[in-house]
Amino acid sequence: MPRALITGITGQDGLYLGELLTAKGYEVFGLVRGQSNPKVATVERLVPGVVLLEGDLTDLPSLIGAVEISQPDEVYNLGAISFVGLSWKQAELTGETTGMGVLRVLEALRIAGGNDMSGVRFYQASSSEMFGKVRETPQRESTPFHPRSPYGVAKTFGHYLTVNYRESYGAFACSGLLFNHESPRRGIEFVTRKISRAVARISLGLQDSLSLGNLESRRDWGFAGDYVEAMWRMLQQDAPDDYVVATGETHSIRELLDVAFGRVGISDWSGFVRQDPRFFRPAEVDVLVGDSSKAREVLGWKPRVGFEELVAMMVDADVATETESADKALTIR
Ligand code: NAP
Ligand code: G4F
Repeated sequence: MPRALITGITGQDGLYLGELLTAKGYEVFGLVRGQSNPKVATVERLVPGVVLLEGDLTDLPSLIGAVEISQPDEVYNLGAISFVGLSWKQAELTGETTGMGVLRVLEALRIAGGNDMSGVRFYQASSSEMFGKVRETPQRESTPFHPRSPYGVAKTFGHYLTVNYRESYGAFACSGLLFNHESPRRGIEFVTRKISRAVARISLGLQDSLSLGNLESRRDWGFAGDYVEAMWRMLQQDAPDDYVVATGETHSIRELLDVAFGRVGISDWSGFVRQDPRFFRPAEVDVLVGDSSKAREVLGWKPRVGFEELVAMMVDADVATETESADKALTIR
């Protein structure tokens, strides 16, 4: 039975990856931070049999302990402060977690292995945010980086460290340059889920407006369930490498609003959406669109869920959740 250790198992991708690896027969270990993390129950429900280990990406001894207990064949480093907007407000924490956290996980593997990293395969959750102010379109593995946020800078540090441990210690270390991927499990701070949730609530009469920032930026949005499959495939190859994972399509926030409101039968959303300076960023990534030819050819990976299907899935899930909460509130009254 192969053994996998996942950092960030309480997050969107951690849950999908935990489900995938369990279905493939892995023994799954998950790093969980905090004294009493409220997401533990969800992880245990969705990933039956998971072994949860206490630890934090800012604390090297806890990472060494997690590696010693789990003795992993594969490590997926998904843990991070992942919200770009927060990274300006808490830049030091972002650097420590999203950047230095990668160094600590790699060091934990090196130290626990007595300087021998040959027994473990490592996946680093890198990001299209590293392309930032893009130098070419579409972005591919060879596109130069120009990160635009403390988050993007921290991810770039983590990416190069992953490459460096491969070159320095012969580690089987892969970096996945993943473009935006979403799902009904997405955190409510990200724009897709913020919109799907608000659209659901507006359609049910529970909310009357939605405040957003820049409506012109464009993203290459895919489905998170598809993207964790690419992570796993990277670690099953004969040699470690880095891969762009993307759909190859880009859409603006305005198009996202069209599809999301359209799903509940609202064709003109202008009366519901306000722009609020609080949600604009000090430096924006205007347009992202990825060329995932390498992942498609080498890994045999391709996205299965398209943009409209993804948005419909998220809106429908939020309509169901909000209806259930409203029904419960009525019963309690
Ligand atoms: P997410 O839902 O925000 O999950 C982040 C995870 O990191 C959570 O489990 C969180 O745990 C954990 N974490 C935060 N600080 C930690 C710390 N100090 N120690 C240990 N764990 C910590 O993110 P996601 O969307 O699943 O993304 C997974 C990874 O892929 C992240 O590294 C993200 O930056 C990267 N990425 C995501 C996308 C995307 O579009 N989703 C694209 C490219 C790259 P708590 O539950 O305790 O907060
Ligand atoms: O949904 P977002 O916050 O995602 P962003 O910044 O693209 O980052 C996500 O994808 C990255 C991969 O490219 C990951 F690495 C990262 O961890 C994260 O998962 O914002 C998307 C766009 C931005 O241009 C933002 O300015 O939506 C714009 N936007 C407009 N109004 C807003 C809002 N974003 C948020 N979160 N909230 C708004 O009100």
